[in-house]
Amino acid sequence: MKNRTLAIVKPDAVAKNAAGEIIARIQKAGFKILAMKMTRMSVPSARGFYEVHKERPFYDDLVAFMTSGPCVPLALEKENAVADYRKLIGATDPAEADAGTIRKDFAESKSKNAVHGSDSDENAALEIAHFFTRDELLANKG
Ligand code: 3AN
Repeated sequence: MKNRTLAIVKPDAVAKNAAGEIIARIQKAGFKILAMKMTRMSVPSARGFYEVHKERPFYDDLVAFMTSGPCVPLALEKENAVADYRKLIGATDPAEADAGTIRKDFAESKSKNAVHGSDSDENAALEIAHFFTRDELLANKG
């Protein structure tokens, strides 16, 4: 069954002009882009998005990084979207990411790690709703 995941090309990758190449890899891996935009997250938006990490020591730095410049969120659809997208991007720490993964090729560190991916179907739905309206998601319905 097809399901959805929320990807973000993070500010480090956008600043390196790597968004196009990363999005091409996502498409070549079979994901359909339901919605996409370039936006700069506000501090309240980033704090809300990463609320689950609010007790972690890196939370403030993560919010500062995610609001430091534009990012490109994408709502993606594919069979097994959450797991397949996480396989495509590789481990959180690029030093541990497999060869050929997006983070291996584009991430600089655990925090500047080029891309985000939802970790469950439930979180994917919440994260997609964080960035996209119902109408935006319906625009590319096949
Ligand atoms: P993932 O993005 O692989 O699902 P999570 O959910 O553990 O990883 O962490 C969310 C985000 O928090 C990561 N993408 C990364 O940017 C940041 N992060 C996680 N662990 C660390 C860490 N130890 N130091 C700095 N940033 C971190």
